[in-house]
Amino acid sequence: MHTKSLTPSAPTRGLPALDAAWLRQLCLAAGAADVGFVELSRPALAGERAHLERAFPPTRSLISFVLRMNRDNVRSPARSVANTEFHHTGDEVTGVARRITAALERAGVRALNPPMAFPMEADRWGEERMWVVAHKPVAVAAGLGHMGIHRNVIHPRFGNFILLGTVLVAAEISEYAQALDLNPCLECKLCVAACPVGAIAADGAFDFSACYTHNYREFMGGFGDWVETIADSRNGVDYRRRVKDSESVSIWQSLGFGPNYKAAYCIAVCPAGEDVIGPYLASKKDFAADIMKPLQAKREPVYVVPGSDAEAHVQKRYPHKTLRRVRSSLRPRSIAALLAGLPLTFQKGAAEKLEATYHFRFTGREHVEATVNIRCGKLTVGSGLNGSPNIRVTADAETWLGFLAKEKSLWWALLTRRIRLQGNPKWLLAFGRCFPTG
Ligand code: B12
Ligand code: SF4
Repeated sequence: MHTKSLTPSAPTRGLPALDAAWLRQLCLAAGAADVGFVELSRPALAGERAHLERAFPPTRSLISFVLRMNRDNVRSPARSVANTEFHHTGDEVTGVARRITAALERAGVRALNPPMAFPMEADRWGEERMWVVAHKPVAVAAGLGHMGIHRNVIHPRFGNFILLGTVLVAAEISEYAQALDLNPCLECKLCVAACPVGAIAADGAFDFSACYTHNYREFMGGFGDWVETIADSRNGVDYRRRVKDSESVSIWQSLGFGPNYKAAYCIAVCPAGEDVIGPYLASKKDFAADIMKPLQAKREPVYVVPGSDAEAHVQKRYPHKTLRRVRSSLRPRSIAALLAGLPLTFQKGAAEKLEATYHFRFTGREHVEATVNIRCGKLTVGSGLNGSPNIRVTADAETWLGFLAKEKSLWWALLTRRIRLQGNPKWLLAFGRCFPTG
């Protein structure tokens, strides 16, 4: 890593704000490929503000920076190659953020650098988001790029072959950047075609649970699924019937050397960005053949929840890939997390032509009333009880969450009146099909 010596004292003593040119130079010297500054009060960051103040109350400004990844490594169908690139660049992001923070501290300015992505605040799992800062909206506000159809930030020059970092600073900065006018995304939809689980829709909708189940298999909840498979196995031979030897090796390597992303093909195929676009403009056909086809043709396991849209997608588009059906590990542990998570796990395809309104009244640990509408393959969640429902569900919060986690029987809950239904139960069954858990 190239590091020039960092200026030891901030040229701001007695001045109201850190000098932007000085700070920019400091960040580039620390190893950032590009950098931008945003004030915490920016309306575009309203959703981040409480999270950032919780992490570091004196925050006034944010330094957003990017590091480049080597493109052909990310594009390689060999997962070991692509993952080494992701992990090493990720570690460098942490290194750069630490150097910036250290330089600021030595210059008398308080600052804090949250992780690039991992480790996360695991005690919040199932209840609220686990990451301290969402780097993407900060990078967009700092003028470093825009999110493309695939929801990754595309830098106007480096394309989406970047990882992002943020440093929280307890000082104003003399000049802040603005979001770029133009989004570098070409809307070519190569990312839509390349994703093995169909997580990216042409209109930019993102099937979070599809990506999370496959791509993040070794990062979060997939580990719990593997442990439960061991617990459910009668003996070693039964375990081997459920888990292939190659999968045991993969999990062991992920524990030993860091988890491996299963895809990231959306990033691999994206031609946007000044430095990246040349070969795509020269021949779209050759670009697709060189970069996308090998990823599509790769024979590999693809992890899906039974009954999910991803399962149908793999069967239709990628019959040569090996379908591996696994339990969903997204188990909400609070009603707030359940309601916030519904749009993330809703399966539009599985919903088919369902048109229904559901009223939920939760009692006990959490008192919440909510209306869920499913219309034309779209789901909305509103607070309070609105409209006329097809079915009303009144449930003790703890019991309902236990039922969803398959820890409590619905029949027991109905008999003990911890869950009460008003309306035809067929509506509840139809609702369940929209949120398959395996
Ligand atoms: C959660 C997360 C994920 C989730 C959700 C992705 C997403 N679209 O946000 C999953 C597991 C699917 C994921 C996958 C990947 N990620 Co990721 N991820 C993050 C993380 C930790 C937070 C993302 C975030 O803030 N989103 C907020 C808003 C702006 O994004 P959004 O798309 O509008 O909203 C989604 C999320 O909020 C999510 N969500 C909302 N509520 C909740 C609650 C829970 C509990 C969870 C788990 C998720 C969740 O669902 C929304 C819809 O998809 C960041 C690191 C960080 N600390 O910022 C990296 C980050 C976004 N990931 C990154 C990368 C590289 C990837 C992958 C390519 C991984 C890989 N190597 O294979 C894929 C790409 C998938 C895709 N096309 O988006 C990079 C993106 C770099 C870039 N150029 O933009 C980041 C910024 C890490 C970094 N420091 O560089 N990731
Ligand atoms: S692959 Fe094409 S559509 Fe997808 S984000 Fe990149 S430029 Fe946009």
